[in-house]
Amino acid sequence: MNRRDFLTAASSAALLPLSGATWAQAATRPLPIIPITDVTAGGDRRIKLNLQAATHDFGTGAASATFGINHSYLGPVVRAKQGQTLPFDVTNGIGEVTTLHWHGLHIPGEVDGGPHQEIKPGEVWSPDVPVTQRASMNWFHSHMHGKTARQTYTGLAGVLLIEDDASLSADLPSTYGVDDFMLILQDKMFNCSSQMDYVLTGEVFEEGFTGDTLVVNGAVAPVAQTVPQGLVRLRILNACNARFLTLSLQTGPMTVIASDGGFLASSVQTENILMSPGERYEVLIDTRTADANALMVSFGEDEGFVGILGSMFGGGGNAIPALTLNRRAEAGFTGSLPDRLANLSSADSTEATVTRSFQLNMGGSEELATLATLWGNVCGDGGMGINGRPMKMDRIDEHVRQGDTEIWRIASDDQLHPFHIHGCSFRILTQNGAEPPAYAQGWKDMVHVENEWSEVLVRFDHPATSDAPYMYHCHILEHEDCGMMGQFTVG
Ligand SMILES: [Cu+2]
Repeated sequence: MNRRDFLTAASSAALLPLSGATWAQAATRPLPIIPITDVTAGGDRRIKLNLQAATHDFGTGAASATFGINHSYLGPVVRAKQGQTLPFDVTNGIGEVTTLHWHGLHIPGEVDGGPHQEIKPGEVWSPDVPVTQRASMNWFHSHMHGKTARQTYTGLAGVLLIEDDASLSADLPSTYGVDDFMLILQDKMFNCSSQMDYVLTGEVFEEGFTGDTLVVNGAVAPVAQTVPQGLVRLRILNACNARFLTLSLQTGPMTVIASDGGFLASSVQTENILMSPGERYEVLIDTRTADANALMVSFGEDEGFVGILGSMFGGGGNAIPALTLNRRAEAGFTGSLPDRLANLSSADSTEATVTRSFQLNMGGSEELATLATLWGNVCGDGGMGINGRPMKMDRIDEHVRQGDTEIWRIASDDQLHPFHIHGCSFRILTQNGAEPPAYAQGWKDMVHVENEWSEVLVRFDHPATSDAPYMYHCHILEHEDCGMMGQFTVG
């Protein structure tokens, strides 16, 4: 029996999840289809997002204390169209102060939902959010400084899908819940009562919080979905606090059609995708070539799963099925895999007039740790910062001129970090000193940063004042809370 056959057998024999807990499932559960709030038809009704405290069963048989947005866990998929202004009413019913940030949106700082736009318990935040950018899969999550990691982990996250004329007329699968699916991937820790757990220690701050159980749309993996014959589209968000995920298919290569900020120039075939927290990719799977296929996920580049499968395969980088696709007889989207997708010229670094450099700093310095805590960051023993300074709410670190094209260079003292910039999409020039993989050469708002320089080409088209600045930060949420974040204005 080869590894893949074993994994298939293992999933159908319900050996997963892998942490040896007591909630082993009798059968693979269905993929939860996240409800859509579709506002593409327009109208002037306000879009209500109710942040609430709730309980949710991830499939462990126990109710976990969660946050949800209109739901018991996570939020709806809000589907809108380029050119609309979205009138949100965000009601804070979670009993503690929070914010809601629109990750990936090109919008002014004053409606960005960053750490300065606090929503107190019981209050309603009503931003009118103008959607000017191209079709893209974005998301929203808590950005309450010092609480972002816990609040997002507990469930304050959802998807904001933007369509445009090109995406609506594209020859691609687009029947939601039939051949077009939204997948929110997260890792969770469950305690001995089978309830979701979040415990911070100094070590957790350093690595970021990681769980041992993969969850898809709020259900313990693997989940399964029956799909028609033809192309199936998966829109995938890595909403883990700290885990990089490696995605692959059980059978055949993946066809990637879009990244964080929209369609790639042409589709890209790849054996796997290394996906950081905060990143989004869209992939196509042709179900005509196999009776069943599965989206496989492994945790990070060098970490394996624990438990039965881990010990079976030596524990290193073992993929498990996240979503099994079972093909049914009837035909669905019968078109072929696309080639060209968007008019996207190659990134031209000669357009840049300004270059800025950012060094991500981890621990090791008592001064950094003292400052981090003094300046209101929530940290373990070590401090974190950027260019030697932890985040400070009343300090603006950079001033950018609106409309300028810039090169931002980012490097890290040691470990791999996912770097995010608000208010823009950018193109990656180099990632860790090398050309980025083909699937990461389109519009992005996340870049991987390790020991070599990563460089992005970026232009900011919307204003952000010192009262409502944009953020740039590590998207390992515990690092962000600990001060690996800075603020900038655009004007
Ligand atoms: Cu980091």
